[in-house]
Amino acid sequence: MTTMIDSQLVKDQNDAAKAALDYDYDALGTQLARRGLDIEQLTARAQQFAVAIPSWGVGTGGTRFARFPGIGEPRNIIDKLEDCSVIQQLSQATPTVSLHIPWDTPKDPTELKQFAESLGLGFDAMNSNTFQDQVDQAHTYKYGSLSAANQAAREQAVEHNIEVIELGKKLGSKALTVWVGDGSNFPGQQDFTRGFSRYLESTKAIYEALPEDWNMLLEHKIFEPAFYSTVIQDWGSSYLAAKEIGERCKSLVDLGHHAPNVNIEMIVARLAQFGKLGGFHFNDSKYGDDDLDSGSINPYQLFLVFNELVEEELRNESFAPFYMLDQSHNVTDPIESLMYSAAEVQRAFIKALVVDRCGLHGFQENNDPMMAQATLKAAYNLEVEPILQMARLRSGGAINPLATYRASCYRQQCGEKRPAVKGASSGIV
Ligand code: PSV
Ligand code: MN
Repeated sequence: MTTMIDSQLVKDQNDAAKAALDYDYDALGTQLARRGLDIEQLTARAQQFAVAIPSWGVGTGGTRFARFPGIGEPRNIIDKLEDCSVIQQLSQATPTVSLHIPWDTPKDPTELKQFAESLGLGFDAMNSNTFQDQVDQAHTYKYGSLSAANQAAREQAVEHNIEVIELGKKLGSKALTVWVGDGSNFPGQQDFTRGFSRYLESTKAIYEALPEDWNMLLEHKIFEPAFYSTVIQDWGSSYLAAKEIGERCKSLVDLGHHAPNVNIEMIVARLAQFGKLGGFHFNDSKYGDDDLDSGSINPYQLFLVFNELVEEELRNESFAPFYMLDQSHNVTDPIESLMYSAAEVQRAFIKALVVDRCGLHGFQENNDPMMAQATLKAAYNLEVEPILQMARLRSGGAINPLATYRASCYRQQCGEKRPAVKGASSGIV
């Protein structure tokens, strides 16, 4: 396997940090044992944890006002995969990449798969894109895609999704994520009911092309780019559509796609209870779909989401939603943000495993709100960093991914290898 960062450097950095880690790990192990928990089991769960990297996340992102490119940005899917492999090499929590088509369309899918494998990477859910027009596209998506009034635009959008499935099959993916920007800017512009019916008809046609072992994930979003109404605006519409379409069609929750103050963990519980929670796009937000780094604004919410996921996992052994990051890195080095964010999601998961479930259930049944919330906080407030560090070390990653990454000078090397392209459009603008 090719590693982008010299493994001797990773080893040297780890050797220097190992004594402190051993000390902290032992202390945490003792603390957890007092709670009746085995640190080794938690470390094993941390090692198994995985969240996919969005290919579009390794380029510097931007807003609708501007984008300020970083040094040595990836210029194509090959560069993007190399950056993703750095994230995986050091964090050991991101073994797969989620591609966006046509942004990442490879010349030769078989070659791309082999290249990814040589870097130790696989492919997660495929994303279709019918929210932009492509050069040479016959019918515009200006007024919608899967729900468009124009039948030819709808058929073109269905066709595109089927092509994405075909490509994903060659790459070893097992899911298609469908997010559309369809909606309206004016009251009266579109008929809500007819639009939703057309969306259902189109997604059913895509579902017919879905392989038996694939899932189709419907991603909802309250607004943007449409600012008055959106066809799949909330988890209710997403659930209704997923239920109509078929068993392997499920809802995908992007944490940034809700109204402010919405109780997202409760949405997660509801979808899971009825077998329709298919996956996540993790990120964080303060005002809207800010696409900020996971856990950077509201880490408690992230923990509460994982608290629901752990509850569901205990109820249903086959529960296995797709986990993906979906962030826009406008002011940081995307590699650093993605490594750090993956660890934040992993941290929320481990803390959720630490919750005294029996105690919590007892306090809930006996109407003891103070002790119920204190039980959650007892897990959330625990510093589980040594578990994450040990998991990375044992899996061959870096105890301190950020420090090791900076010591490697990878970004500076990219700056030399990848001269800035004028008007480069990697990232989300
Ligand atoms: C839309 O805001 C979204 O969350 C969807 O997942 C898109 O595929 C992604 O961002 C990139 O635009
Ligand atoms: Mn998303």
